[in-house]
Amino acid sequence: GYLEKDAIRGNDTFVTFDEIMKQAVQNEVDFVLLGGDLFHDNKPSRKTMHCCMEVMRKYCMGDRPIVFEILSDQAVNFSHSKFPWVNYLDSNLNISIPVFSVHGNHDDPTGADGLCAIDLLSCAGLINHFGRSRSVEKLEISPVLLKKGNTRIALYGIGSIPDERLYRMFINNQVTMLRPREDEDGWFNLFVIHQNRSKHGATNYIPEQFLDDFLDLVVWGHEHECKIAPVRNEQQLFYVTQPGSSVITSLSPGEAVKKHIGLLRVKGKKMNLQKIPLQTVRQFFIQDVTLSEHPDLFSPEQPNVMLKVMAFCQEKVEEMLEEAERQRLGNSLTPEKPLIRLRVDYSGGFEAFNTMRFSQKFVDQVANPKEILHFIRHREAKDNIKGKETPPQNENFVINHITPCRSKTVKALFVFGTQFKIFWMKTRSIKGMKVIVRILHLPSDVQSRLYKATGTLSVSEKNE
Ligand SMILES: [Mn+2]
Repeated sequence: GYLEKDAIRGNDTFVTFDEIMKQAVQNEVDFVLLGGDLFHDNKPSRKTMHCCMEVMRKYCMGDRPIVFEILSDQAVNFSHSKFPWVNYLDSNLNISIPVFSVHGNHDDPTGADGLCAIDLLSCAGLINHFGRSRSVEKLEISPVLLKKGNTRIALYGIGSIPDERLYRMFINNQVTMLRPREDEDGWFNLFVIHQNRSKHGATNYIPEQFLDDFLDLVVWGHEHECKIAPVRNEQQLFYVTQPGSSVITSLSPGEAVKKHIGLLRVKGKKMNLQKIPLQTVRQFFIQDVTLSEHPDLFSPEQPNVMLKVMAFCQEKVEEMLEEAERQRLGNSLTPEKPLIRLRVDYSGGFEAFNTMRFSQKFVDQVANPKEILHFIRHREAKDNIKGKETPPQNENFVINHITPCRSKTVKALFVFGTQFKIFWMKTRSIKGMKVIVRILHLPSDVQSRLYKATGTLSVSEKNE
């Protein structure tokens, strides 16, 4: 429902949602997995809710048999629901494609009843809302256990939580992912999370290293840039796929990356993720220009500099429009008018001009005529501002709460001064009070260096 009232872009989200669900049918998927933020607004409009239900009813209901089983206790997986079982096993519903989703930060639970927009879809039998927790201090995640043939998937999820709070829960060791009792290592462990992945501040993101290393694939929601090809986290040895949003909501470079959905095939512990490009997503082109880099064309002192700059900008926009048209050729599903953004760095004595008249020229050709141009001043070298984190040295810190993870990796909480930090370490040796660790996660560039550390060690559980 993003920009649903916009005359040009108003239907974009609905059209693309339709395309995605149509792909699910055409590819005969077993189920659809959403990473949260199905809705843009916490209280979606009647039109948005109606469009969404229409698409889901059209594609997700029918006689096609569902061939996977659920082995976990559904009353636990869907305990917050009035109908705590998966929709396709409801005898009053005829589901052909079950949809599983966690909630995002846009459509998170609110109000005294703690309901969110996808709970309405859940109550209507169209969606299976999982990854919901009651406590704000502690998370215990019970996976939905799925089985088809010899392949078994343990599906974990955490619906969106404020990043700082979840960060703190991880630091305090309050996030537990429960493992299946039988044949723990025989499962493909799939985890859906909806949090900041890129670092916005010290604690308002979730480092991948916080996540358990028994996972096989992490589906990272929330982030809009499509980085869907699974990337291996070399420390945790799992893969991360970031599908990105299906609609462009900000005119920033990350959104200009071609949008895809993923068709995930899992067999035993093996997986393959096929990228499927979305055809209906509006094109978006963004370009940066720095006026001071073109002394041959204009300089701030010239009497008619503004006209020259305008003509220059116009030329750049026209270039992007031509490129958009070239790429759109032969694809009838792609909307005609692209999104265009030109970021103009006007530092060095230039003046910004009124964009109204400029926009008029493109009013029939672009989807965002009012916001084509964005004037910016030379960006400061931000790197110098950030302070560097100091790695723990040989003194005055305490390691406690060591928990064994896998083989020689341990998770430890360092306390030095009043600072709390959690680090993942490869243990070289734990002998008495001496610990030699290789620190695997540090926020700055000191990563992966070997530190010798001596301190007071209190081991809550013995490693190895
Ligand atoms: Mn989000």
